[in-house]
Amino acid sequence: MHYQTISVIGLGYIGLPTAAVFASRRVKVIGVDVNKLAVETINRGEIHIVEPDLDKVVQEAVNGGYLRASTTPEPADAFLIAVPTPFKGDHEPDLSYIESASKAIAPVLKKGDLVVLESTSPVGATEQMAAWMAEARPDLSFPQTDGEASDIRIAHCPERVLPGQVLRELVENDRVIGGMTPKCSDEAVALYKTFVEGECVVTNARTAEMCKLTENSFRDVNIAFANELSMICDKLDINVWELIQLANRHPRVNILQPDPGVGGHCIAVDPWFIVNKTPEQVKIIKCARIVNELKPAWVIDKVRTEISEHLKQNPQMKDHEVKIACFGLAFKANIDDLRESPALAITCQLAESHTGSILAVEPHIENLPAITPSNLMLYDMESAILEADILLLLVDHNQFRNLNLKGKRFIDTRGIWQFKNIHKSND
Ligand code: SAJ
Repeated sequence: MHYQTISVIGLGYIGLPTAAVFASRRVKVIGVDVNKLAVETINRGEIHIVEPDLDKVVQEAVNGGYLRASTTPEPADAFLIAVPTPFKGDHEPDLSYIESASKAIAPVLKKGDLVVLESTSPVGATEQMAAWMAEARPDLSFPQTDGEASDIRIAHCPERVLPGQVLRELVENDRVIGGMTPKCSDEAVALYKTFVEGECVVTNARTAEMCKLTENSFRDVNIAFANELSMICDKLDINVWELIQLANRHPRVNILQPDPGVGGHCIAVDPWFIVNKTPEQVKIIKCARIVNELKPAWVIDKVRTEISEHLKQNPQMKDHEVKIACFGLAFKANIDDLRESPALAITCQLAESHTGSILAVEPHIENLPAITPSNLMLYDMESAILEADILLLLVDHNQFRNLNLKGKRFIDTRGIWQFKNIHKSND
């Protein structure tokens, strides 16, 4: 490969594993991040994010001299930009991190360099990134003006890895590579083939951008369908988990699972990039987002109803004496990531609105986040089952399966308690 040195800009959940995997193939990698603490941590061979096995890969890469982190960009042959693309205001994409990254690397670019945008981006972001770099470096030519003859090659190659399985998926997943010209695509394919065992499928930059947004919107729409079903079934006194399992026995039906609200920083964000670009055309994608966003409030309402029922049956009890245990705070099962977690949001909102204690059970963490209401306490599972009047299952962690909940009042938003009870008449 003719790329001797690669620079990865943004050393977060995508950038750091990508940098480490390149380095594990004995390519010299310079990781760049504005977070000084992250840079220092990585240079010690340690990591500042949670991802299984990443610590070992980073440690080996740093100790072997293949990975080094810095707060300022340095010359390299290929640059990968993996910075956040959140939204702002009325769900408008915020490209300011891409803008800063492209302006930061512009001074060190040289003829023959490749720049790949990995961040999930709205359609047109790769062209915009190229325009920012061209503005900063009028002495170099770029594909938008010089096509195949350009000094700098530019492509979009969206990351598609699942948090928790990043190291395996980085290597095994197919990659969609959208170059601004065919030559840009070819160069990017050569770069990714350093470690990608999946297929590198070539298209243009706009299609690659839309492809990533489509994947996450597909998931969002399908989860919204499951969430809507869960609310319909609740009204009709049907067990939604059983219903979905039965419907999925049809050879062409594959419904996803309802949840208390879609979490993470991807599936709940990316559909808005499509909505924002084509507001006149979107119907289903926007509606799905709204259905999923309303689900946490629906769960909180269910808890309120359950509190009233409990008080009716125990007239001697006062509202502030009712203890609620929330099972799970992470944004999905079997991880410790609390960022953008509907489970955490629901638990905190309950703690704010309920006068009694909220017992949070999250076996994957040792301390609650700093800003949580004072009536919210981290509890172990057994004590919570024993002490709480109402149990609320929010995350389907393995630890929460097969519990003895005999005689307990509970709300199950994931179907691991409720479904079991239907088939076990002796419970
Ligand atoms: N969820 C459900 N029901 C389901 C499946 C998931 O409610 O049947 C919920 C989860 O509980 C969670 C949320 O969806 O709250 C998202 O979880 P996830 O595991 O489906 O996905 P993420 O956000 O961890 O990662 C997604 C992945 N995209 C797709 O599967 C299409 C991943 O491949 C992307 O790389 C990642 O977004 C990203 O970075 O965009």
